[in-house]
Amino acid sequence: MAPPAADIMDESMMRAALGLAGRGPAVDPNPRVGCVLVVGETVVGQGWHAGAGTPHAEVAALSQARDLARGATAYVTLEPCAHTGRTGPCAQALIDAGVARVVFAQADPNPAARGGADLLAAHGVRVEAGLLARSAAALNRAWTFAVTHDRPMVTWKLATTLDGYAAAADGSSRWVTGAQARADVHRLRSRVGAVLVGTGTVLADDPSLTVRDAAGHATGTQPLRVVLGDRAIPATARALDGQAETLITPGHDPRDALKALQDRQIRHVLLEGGPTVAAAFLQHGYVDEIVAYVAPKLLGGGLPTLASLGIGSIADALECELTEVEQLGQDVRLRLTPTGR
Ligand code: AOF
Ligand code: ZN
Repeated sequence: MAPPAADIMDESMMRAALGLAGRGPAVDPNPRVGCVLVVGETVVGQGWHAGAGTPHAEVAALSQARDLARGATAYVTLEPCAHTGRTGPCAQALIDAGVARVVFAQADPNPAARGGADLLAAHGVRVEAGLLARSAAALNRAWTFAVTHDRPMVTWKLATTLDGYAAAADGSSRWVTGAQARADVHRLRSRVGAVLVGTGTVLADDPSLTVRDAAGHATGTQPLRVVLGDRAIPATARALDGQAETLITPGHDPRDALKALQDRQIRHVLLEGGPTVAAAFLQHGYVDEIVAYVAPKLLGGGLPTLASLGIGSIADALECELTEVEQLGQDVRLRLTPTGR
């Protein structure tokens, strides 16, 4: 049996709202949110959130619709907020504008902002939750993680030879993977708020940790560079070259680094080595996703990608679930989620 016309209408309007949400910045303290206001079959207003400090999606759509919002249905990808943060409560703005019905996708996981659905219902607005909620949450994967776990989401990126080495015995590691995989790492960096390495990596590899184009020029908004550890790094290190902001956190405790990043409202951090820092994060259960680039090269010895986790038996291995495999030139990119021991 075909779904009723009203359901088809709801779904297509929510898809439009998701499309609008996607226009927002991928890296921001705030989520990406879209809103479409509809009367009958006519769209009377649309809006999206363009980043922290700017109007929320609902307010942007309401200011477009003006008086036409009276009696409208609002399709919003996130539950309208009930709080006054950088801007006022959207649920109240929808009520004041005379919106009759609100359909939202993802329930707001942010304890400070939630409550909009109840507020709307208390004012006689018809509220429906959950339409395309998974798509909306996927759009804000790191933000959703960070507001529910009170720390940024952590992705560990590693590049390794087929036999599991990060570098040759002489320390040379620049060309483990090919050009396509390296370009992919820059794409990864462009989608996170911070890139984190240990002092050992800065001393051994002198990485610049910036997002660069094929010609090697720094492009777009750069992630914060975070250096963890207590070895002194020279003022001439590329990580301190001024191309992006750099935060140096003395000590090895991943908790301190994550706290500093959470305080800065950074939602997603890319862990780029080295083996000691990666082991510390894994041991604390702070790796939420692994992106591994595997090159078709054998070394038969060299520097490990990961320091000892103190595991002596295969039965105690840290298990991961494979979620994606992709070939990039001659290399393979694996995406995995650690599932524990
Ligand atoms: C957004 N954009 O369109 C909606 C949001 O600090 P504020 O005042 O900008 O509030 C941010 C919170 O508001 C955010 O964490 C989320 O819970 C809620 N709704 N946020 O950035 C929007 N509708
Ligand atoms: Zn709001």
